[in-house]
Amino acid sequence: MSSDGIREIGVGMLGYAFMGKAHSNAFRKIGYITWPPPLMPRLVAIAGRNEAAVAEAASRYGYERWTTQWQQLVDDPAIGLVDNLGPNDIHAAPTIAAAEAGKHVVCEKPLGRDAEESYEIWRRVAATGVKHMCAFNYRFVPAVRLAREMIDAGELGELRHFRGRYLQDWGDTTAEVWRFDRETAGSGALGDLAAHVIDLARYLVGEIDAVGGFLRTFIPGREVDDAVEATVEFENGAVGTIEATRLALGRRNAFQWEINGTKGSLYFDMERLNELQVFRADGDRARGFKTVLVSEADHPFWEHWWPPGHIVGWGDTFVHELHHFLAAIASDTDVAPHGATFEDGYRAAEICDALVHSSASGQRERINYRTL
Ligand code: SOE
Repeated sequence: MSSDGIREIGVGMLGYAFMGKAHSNAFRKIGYITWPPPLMPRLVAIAGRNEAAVAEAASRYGYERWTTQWQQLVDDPAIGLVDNLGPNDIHAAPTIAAAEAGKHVVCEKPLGRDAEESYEIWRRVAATGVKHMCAFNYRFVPAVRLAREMIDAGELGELRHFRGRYLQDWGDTTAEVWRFDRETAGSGALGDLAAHVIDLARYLVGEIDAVGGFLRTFIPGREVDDAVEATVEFENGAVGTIEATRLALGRRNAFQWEINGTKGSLYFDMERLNELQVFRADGDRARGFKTVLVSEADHPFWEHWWPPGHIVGWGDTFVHELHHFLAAIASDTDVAPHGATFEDGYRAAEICDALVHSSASGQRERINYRTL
């Protein structure tokens, strides 16, 4: 119990770099921004390969201890939740081991390096009965949840189009980082960025039935794809396009999507994440899209924050996401549909694999999803 009589949960973190910072920051904020928190996160231990770096991260973020052996997170009785933010090649073993030790698990996207590995993680973890979430954090942008609520309420009518693109430019480098290494990452922009677009398309529009497209590598000698260009067909009849690249010079983190329905349209840009562009066909069509500043007290997640107009930031999506997971644990409620489960992580990977196959065959690929 925390000093306020709130049930605690011990957190074990695997990884301390960019996502380690985002998730550690979120767990700390949950303890006082979301009040009372569903469970009080207690930062018990952080694991990482570099001793100096992980020791510094433990001190910086306030973990009680640190280790260079992830197995110690699995064996630690004070830890009830393991959050795996390591490189993609160590998503499987620690996550499965933690679940089989009875610990709830979060794993950063992509779940695995391909559909086979993602399916195996889902299958082994689902068999244990613990709560599991694949950290597709963009489902937890207030504007995205508002879009989902509007779509569910029928405000867009029947959906016809989805067009999503995730544009970054940090890939224009000769630096050697793990995201460029095929054995470590599995793929490039496909699993790193297109996976986000695919997950959000599934969350907002519906299940994906078929894809066609190709991967492209521009940087000489690079083992993984730099860019993905694809068409997508949904089971509900909607169609669209998906693009992802880490070579769109000038685009730093431009995750943009638009949805067109029979009664209106929505447009969103991550670089303006507090805004949702809304077009209603039943309004005065001459007035075009309206900009909604998603910061009203009754807007999604705004019960935690500030007066209207005092906007939130990219890092706060992790506060919403991990709060959702803690609430699912505390109340024994489902992580789905708003949180991505490991089944969602697997399905995104199956769609990514279909794009790899389509790029090789030049053919449109139907998606065959495996079940448990
Ligand atoms: C790098 O492309 C990266 O950190 C992705 O791995 C994250 O998923 C994305 O949210 C930000 O960019």
